[in-house]
Order: sequence, then structure tokens, then C-alpha cells
Amino acid sequence: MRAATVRRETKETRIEATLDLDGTGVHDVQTPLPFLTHMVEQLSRHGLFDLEVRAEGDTQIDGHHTTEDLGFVLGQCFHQALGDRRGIRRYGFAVLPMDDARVACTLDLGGRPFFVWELPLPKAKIGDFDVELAEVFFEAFARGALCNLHVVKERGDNLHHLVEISFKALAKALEAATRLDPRVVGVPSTKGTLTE
Ligand SMILES: [Mn+2]
Repeated sequence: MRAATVRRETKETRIEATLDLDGTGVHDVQTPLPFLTHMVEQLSRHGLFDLEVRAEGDTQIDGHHTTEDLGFVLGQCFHQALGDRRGIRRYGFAVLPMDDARVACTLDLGGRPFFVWELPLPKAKIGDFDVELAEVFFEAFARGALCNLHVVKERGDNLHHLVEISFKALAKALEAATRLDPRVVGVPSTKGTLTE
């Protein structure tokens, strides 16, 4: 079964997440940041991953630690659930629109963390959520998942749309890259490994 549970506890946050790569998008996400919850639900719904999240953190300071640590833990869930990454398509991408906004997410589950964020966002808030935390989440996710992740804005102005479509594009890129392909024999690398 391609699933994983990751628990992480520090003086700043306490997070537990369970991921099933071969789910149907069933989720139960609880975080202290409603917009973050809304975004993580998108990952499940549009990636068709089953996901349970319990996150607590020092949001009396701000949402930074909770957002970063949840991104990292979810990335670790993917890393663990993929095991040695045998038989997966490895690459995934999605270019998705949401009204005015259009964002491209390209992804390599090749085991080498790298992060490119070409989605400039102003210092502003969506509800109580600091918009700049979107980048923090994606960076931490790439680190946890040991993946190469590029997020590039193509157009758009509405901040809610830009951030939300970024999460949906990540979901779709992950959905593509994590699929098992019967024609992929072994680990999809001429090097023979994706985890060393
Ligand atoms: Mn929304």
C-alpha cells in the first residue's frame, strides 16, 4: 500500500498527517489557519490523494511555523509513501486557470530537492493568511518530498485565485508524477536509483 503517516513535534508546531497516494480525494484536514486548510484540501481533492491532517502551531505569533512545517510534513508523506519510487511516472506538470489567474507547476520526483518560485506576490493577506506563506509552504514541501518543484505565474492578479490555482496545479502535477505506469520497469532513472 502506497501510504504513509508522518508525525512531527517541535516547540513551535505539532503535526500529524496520513497520506494514501492511491485514494479518491477523501480528506479530513484540521489546521488553525482556515485558508491553509482550504489549500491543503485542494491537494487532496484534485490530486485524488486521501489525506488526514491534524496541525497545531504557534499561530499566536503568526502562521509561518505552522505553514512551513505542514508543507514539510506533507512532503515527507509523499517521500515515504513513494518508497524507492519504483514504477512511477516521476515527472508531472499542470498549467491551470482560475478565472484571471493561470499558473504552471512542473515537478520531478527525482529525489533531488530544488525549488523555483516565479510567482511574485505582494505582502498582503487573504483572510488572516499572509500571502507570502504560499512560497514558504511550497519550498518546505519540495524539501520534504525530495522533489524538484517549479511554480511559475503565467498571468493574473487576484491573490486568492493565484494562490489557490498554485495548490491545484501542484495537486495535478503530483497526481501525474506519482502514478504507477506498468511500462516503467524498476526505478525510472538511468542511474538506477532515485533515493541515493
Ligand atoms: Mn478558494
